[in-house]
Amino acid sequence: KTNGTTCGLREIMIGRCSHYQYIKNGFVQPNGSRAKNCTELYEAFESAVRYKSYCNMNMSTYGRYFELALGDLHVINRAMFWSGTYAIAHTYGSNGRNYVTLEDTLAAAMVNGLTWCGKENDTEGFDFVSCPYRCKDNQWADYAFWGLASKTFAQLAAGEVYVVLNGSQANGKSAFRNDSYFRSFELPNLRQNGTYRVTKVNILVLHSPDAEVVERCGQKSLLELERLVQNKGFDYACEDDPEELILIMCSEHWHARECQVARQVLRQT
Ligand code: NGD
Repeated sequence: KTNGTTCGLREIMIGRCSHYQYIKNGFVQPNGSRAKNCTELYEAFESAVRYKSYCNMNMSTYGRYFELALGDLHVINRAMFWSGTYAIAHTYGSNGRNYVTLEDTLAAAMVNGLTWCGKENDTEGFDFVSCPYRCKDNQWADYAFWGLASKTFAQLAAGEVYVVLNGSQANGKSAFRNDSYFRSFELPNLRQNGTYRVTKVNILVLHSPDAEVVERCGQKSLLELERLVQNKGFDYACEDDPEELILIMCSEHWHARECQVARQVLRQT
């Protein structure tokens, strides 16, 4: 179990939606698309979950919400996926100015980081005490929201896409995990044909300063990823520790041994 539904869910979602549309600049909805009715969007979300029990959800539960929120979006260029690298991928992506992540889209921005679950036979219709983390009898319940979000986002990506992976995962986890959302819902849904197909998958592998290097490009799970990408007909590139990412990482691990070089170079001017 996790925390219960975030207090103020409705106000937060409607507020984030207005902020997204009228203030935020970064990745914006396509030219010519009209501003959305934030209350209507919230209500589409709410009607999928309120008074419902968690384990009855599946990957179509939030269908109408995604349709309303993203239905007028036909293509996303410079899409960025991440797995085990949330913070650095988002710093680098820079709110969609550099790269566009799922969380830069309206549908995900409205609920990113929040918790929610419905409760049957309850006046509020939400469980504010605790939400299930897993549904034992129906794994699709766990993927109802973020599974569909990931799938929908991947289907919109076009041209070259970028994936930030963690080559220093602890506890035997791999960079390209068997059970990651990236592997289960994003990679399989990249478009292989048509004008807006994906042409190339660029993998960026990060190694945390002062942590063990578990995998590099061309090794273990990354080798498997390379085969999968090529079998789907996409070009493949993989780079270990690209410089611009090392600099972002070192700004937070300034004293790590691996960041000495960056320190010296930056002080030489
Ligand atoms: O079993 C789980 C679970 N496993 C991971 N996570 C889980 N949450 C549960 N409730 N139950 C959470 O998923 C974890 O805390 C992370 O916040 C998030 C992603 O896990 P990670 O880092 O291992 O990477 P994944 O490949 O599984 O998923 C990231 C990709 C990325 O390209 C996004 O476009 O999938 C999309 N995404 C998936 C899930 C959640 C985004 C989010 C999000 N913004 O919260």
